[in-house]
Amino acid sequence: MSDPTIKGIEPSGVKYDGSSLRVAIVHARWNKIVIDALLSGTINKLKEFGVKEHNIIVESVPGSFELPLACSRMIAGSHVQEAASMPDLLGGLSFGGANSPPAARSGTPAPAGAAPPSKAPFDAVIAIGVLIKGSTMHFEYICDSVSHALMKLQMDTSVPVIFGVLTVLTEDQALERAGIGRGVSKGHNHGEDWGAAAVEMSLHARRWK
Ligand code: DLZ
Repeated sequence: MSDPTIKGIEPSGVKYDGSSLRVAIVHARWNKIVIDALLSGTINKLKEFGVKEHNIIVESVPGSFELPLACSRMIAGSHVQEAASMPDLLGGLSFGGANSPPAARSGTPAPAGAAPPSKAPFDAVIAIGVLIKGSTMHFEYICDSVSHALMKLQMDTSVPVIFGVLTVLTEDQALERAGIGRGVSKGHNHGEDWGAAAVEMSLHARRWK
């Protein structure tokens, strides 16, 4: 008998063209192995939909609690100023894991002769974090505040904010949701869904203006 599960997203059937979109990704650095896989999945899917590499801007923050403020500043456009004023400090950051596809790290100095950083607003921001429940109430407070803050941000700005925050009870659950599970089935990389959601919602948001 086939797998009886009904969970998961149904593809819309529409072929979305992301080639004109500019997308920011902000990721936390807690639980890095899982974050790297999710980041790769997200970027690969954005590119699959035609989003150009130089229009995918990646920023990192320490933990998930920092995601809402960082996303808010990305929407406000402050990363452009930061990139211009702190190239040496931020240029030292490495991108993702060994398997991560290249994308523009905000603050990475542009090669000589390259066009200056775009000031165009972002069509969407993807917030990526991995919260794994511990033995205190920390998890509950961060999950609650971050999810509410990200929702408020998109409602206040009308810019789609994609909720790429895993809130899981165990490490195995996190690994499976990043497509790197330890079992026979590796699970599914939810980053791919977040990349697809960013493209779809960006195009919807343009139409619904
Ligand atoms: C402190 C903390 C803990 C216990 N767990 C996580 C986690 O599982 N995932 C995550 O992204 N961040 C965690 N943090 C860090 C907080 O999000 C935050 O960075 C710090 O409390 C500093 O504000």
